[in-house]
Amino acid sequence: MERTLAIIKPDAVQRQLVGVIISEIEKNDFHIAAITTQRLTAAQAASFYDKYRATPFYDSLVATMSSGQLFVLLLEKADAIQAWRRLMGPTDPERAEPGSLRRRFAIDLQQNSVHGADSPETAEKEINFFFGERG
Ligand code: IDP
Ligand code: MG
Repeated sequence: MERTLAIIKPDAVQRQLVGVIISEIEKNDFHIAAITTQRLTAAQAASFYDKYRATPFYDSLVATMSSGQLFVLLLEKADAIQAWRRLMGPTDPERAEPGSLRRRFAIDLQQNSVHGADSPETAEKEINFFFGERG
């Protein structure tokens, strides 16, 4: 079993897509080991996306990620990190497969509805960020 960190972003929570996204997670045989809701402050969102500090989209990314409630999930499955990224689809929803979550639900490149850790190292770091000792 591998674990990963998934987030249902504010754009999806605001459009009441939490249920359908969690339903897809369950259909795809992930085990939801933990789930929490959180509203990030701008400073917390800035810290979470720190590696993008130099990019032109950093300020708006921080603003959108701190604009509303997040649903944060700790998912378990064999090959969970890649399996969740496949289910999400690529960052740009226009390049995503028809059945993927981002193709179905993303508003645009930035408000792309879901987040997933991209490596075992970031998964552990992000699980610690949101779940601390509970993760
Ligand atoms: P990922 O979420 O698919 O891992 P990353 O490259 O890690 O994609 O980027 C983190 C997030 O930053 C994306 O999910 C998206 O919300 C936002 N983002 C990435 N690239 C752009 C861009 O070129 N313009 C606006 N927002 C972007
Ligand atoms: Mg990423």
